[in-house]
Amino acid sequence: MNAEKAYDLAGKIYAEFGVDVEQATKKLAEKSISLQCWQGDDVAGFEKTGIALTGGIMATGNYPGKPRNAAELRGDLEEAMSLIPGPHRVNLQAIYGEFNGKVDRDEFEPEHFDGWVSWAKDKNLGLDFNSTYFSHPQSDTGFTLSSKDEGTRCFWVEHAKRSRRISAYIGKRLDTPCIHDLWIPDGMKDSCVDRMGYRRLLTKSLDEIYAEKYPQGHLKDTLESKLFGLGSECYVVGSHDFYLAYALKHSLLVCIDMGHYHPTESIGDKLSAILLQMPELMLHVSRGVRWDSDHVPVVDDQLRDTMLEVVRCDALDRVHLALDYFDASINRVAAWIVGGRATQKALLSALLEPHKMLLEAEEAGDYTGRLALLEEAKALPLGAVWNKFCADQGVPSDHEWMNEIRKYEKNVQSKRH
Ligand code: RNT
Ligand code: ZN
Repeated sequence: MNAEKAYDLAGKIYAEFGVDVEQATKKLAEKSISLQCWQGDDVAGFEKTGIALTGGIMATGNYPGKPRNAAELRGDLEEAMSLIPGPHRVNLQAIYGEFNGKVDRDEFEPEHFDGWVSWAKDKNLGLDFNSTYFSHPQSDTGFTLSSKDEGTRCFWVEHAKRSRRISAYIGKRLDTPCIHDLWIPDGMKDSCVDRMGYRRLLTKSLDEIYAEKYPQGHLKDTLESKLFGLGSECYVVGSHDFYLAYALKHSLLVCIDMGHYHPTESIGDKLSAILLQMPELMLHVSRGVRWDSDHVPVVDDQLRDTMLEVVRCDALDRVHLALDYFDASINRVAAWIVGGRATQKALLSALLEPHKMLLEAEEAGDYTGRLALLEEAKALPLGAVWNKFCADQGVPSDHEWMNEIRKYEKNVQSKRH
């Protein structure tokens, strides 16, 4: 078989560069990626309030076949996971609880997530969780946890506390820590004159929220910053500096969203800087095009550089990978697959880097040789190893998986009206 031959040859070529392909694929097979439930339905959720997506984020497109309820969304996730190799996790958003009737955000309970928990148990999946501070009348002023209106601020503190309680419940029931991520849209469109005031209020809210302690085995907490959003162009309360400082002081973790920085800023470079002071962090794998557009990740320089740093820092077990994007202009299930597989392929390419040789060149001061080798490494036979990995994992190759999606679209998605 050609694929086997190609793999054998690839193994020999990589060996000449001091790289063990079996070790690399073994590590890749153990690394899970958390799939964002919200890619499935354009961040709509199950509250059924009819409120449009707010918070300065945006899903554009109107591709047919959107799931209409939890069962259909889970079906779509199962289809996606069957075409992405490896173990999986699913990342929930609080608004995806199964509520019978009207339940407000300050009333959410663990039982609203029992449907997800039973499903995850059955499919052997871990779950992660995000509290949701957008698409709600109480966030219409543009402020939630940093609101100067005490009623609004307390409403969202209650939501956050409940979300952490739900996360800890999920982590306990599934016997794998649930990562609770907190991202708020708070900020201002134009020049703010009380930057300190809002950040002081956010500090107060966080102090109240994280005062409740849970076992690390059930819950891990990440704080997600942002540079700007639609309507918060001039000021974002929860900036990178704010959360990094807060998290370090309070033994919490940060979430680095790849779309939340200046477009020329290197996300990869942040990892060694943060991981020397913080035990773990979460990455939101996303692709910003001109702004935080949440495009589907592809194997581009930013993703490759980031995964290279995860591997070079020897931090595969300290960097949690979660996808974060929402594209409604293409088949939504395929969007998960393209982004998930791109993340894994970039990771595999990093695991296959001739690191020892590069390091030797660097330490010998041979920067010319280092640059030449970095370029040479780009054309090594990654595809042959990736295809073998997919086959070993019982998942179709890049060339084949779209056939499955075409069938799924015809038999399942196109029947939803
Ligand atoms: C928004 C953040 C956040 C959201 C999700 C839906 O800019 O990236 O992570 O994408 O909570
Ligand atoms: Zn994010």
